[in-house]
Amino acid sequence: MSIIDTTTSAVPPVAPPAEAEPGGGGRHELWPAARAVLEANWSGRHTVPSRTLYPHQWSWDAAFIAIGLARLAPDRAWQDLRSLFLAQWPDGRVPHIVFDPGIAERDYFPGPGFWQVPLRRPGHPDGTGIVQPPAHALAVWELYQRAPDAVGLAQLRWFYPRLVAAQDYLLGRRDAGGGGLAAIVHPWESGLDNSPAWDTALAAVPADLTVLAGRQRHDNRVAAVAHRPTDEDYARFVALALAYRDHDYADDALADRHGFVVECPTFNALLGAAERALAAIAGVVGADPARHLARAGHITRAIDDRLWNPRTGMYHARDVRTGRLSPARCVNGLVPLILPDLPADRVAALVAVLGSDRFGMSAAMPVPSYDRTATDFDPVRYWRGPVWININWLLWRGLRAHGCATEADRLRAAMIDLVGRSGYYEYFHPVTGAGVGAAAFSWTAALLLDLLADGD
Ligand code: 2M8
Repeated sequence: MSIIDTTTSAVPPVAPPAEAEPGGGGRHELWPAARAVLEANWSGRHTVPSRTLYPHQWSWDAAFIAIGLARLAPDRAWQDLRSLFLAQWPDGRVPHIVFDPGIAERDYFPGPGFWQVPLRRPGHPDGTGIVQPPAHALAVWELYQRAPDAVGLAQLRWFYPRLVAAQDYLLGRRDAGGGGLAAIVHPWESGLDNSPAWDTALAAVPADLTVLAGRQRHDNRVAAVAHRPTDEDYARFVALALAYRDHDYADDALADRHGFVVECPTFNALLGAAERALAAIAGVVGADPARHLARAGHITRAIDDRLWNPRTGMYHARDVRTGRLSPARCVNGLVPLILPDLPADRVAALVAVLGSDRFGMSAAMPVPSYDRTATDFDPVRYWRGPVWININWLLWRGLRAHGCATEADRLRAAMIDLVGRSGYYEYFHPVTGAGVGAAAFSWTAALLLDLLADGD
């Protein structure tokens, strides 16, 4: 694809994160520990989410990490994001993982040997063939706003065509439902891997444990089994990835032949937010913002037309194969709050659900990933109940965008308090607040820096 410059990055060497400027969030006691997490997780080219559980680079993690690094070390933030985009495919897709060639295959499953991505280009890192939520345009625009100088402008110029190509891929080849939204073809693409939001769509995918024979999960060796997806989940995850891989990662006729084709409210809300960020970036680099604003408007309307459930007062994932909405009330159905053009009655409904017993935003705890009152709410199993900081950060931004300052301030305080009590964990028990999953987790540290700096 001609708009993608395949030469390697010309980013200058990057200094380690410095102390925050006086008057910034650096005065807070949590600041140095967050900086230490990000420093320890820096590989030399990118930041890994966790040294133990996720030793490569992940796509939407990179966006959240860059937003935090922008508060510490903008050069490193730019380099981190650029390292991800060096693995962008010619069709525009950005891999959900970019593999570090220095990490052994056994140290993460499924690694590069499993994905067998065909488009290897000399001098470029290998990635997977699936994507993750498109949070990168948002991150690029945040980075530029923190330092709108000549370096920032050069970075905007480098990123703009790549971000446009990523959006074109999602809005073109992934519009499997034909309604103007991007469909995901694997739960891993949502970032909310084992969320109850996928249960009904996944029920049609056989949980055939024999696909795991001869394959070794790495996650269960370094994290508690009760905190991770089950083997049945992994059997479905592996089967879906193999099916997509064995069709050469093609996106034609997905709804007819692929086992999981779903429109996720959070994925598409970030898709719309990306078009808004691209409109702002276009205005700086001399491109046309109007196209992006028009697309952003279409996406908001499509989310509302296709994913709203008037009975629950929130958004739900839609199974493109059956046309049905998932019955589960999951936090991914609240994240469209980040869209500034969401109709006022929808905003009011989402804020009411956030404050209800189901999500309990009125408590001192941030928002859980699933309805607390659901019979299958699980406080430790990954995306089926625990509190995640990246999702809460998005909700915080959304509340602010809609003038809900009191709720936003309370949510920010709850996140800072939780991490202050428990540490920079991957996720948190939604009742006790105990840290769960990987310790020293990068996006928790990065987004805490952003929250801390924002308050000063
Ligand atoms: C988790 O997902 C990976 C697969 O992509 C895994 O479980 O191995 C999710 O929490 C995802 O949202 C996140 O990007 C990734 C790395 O932090 O871990």
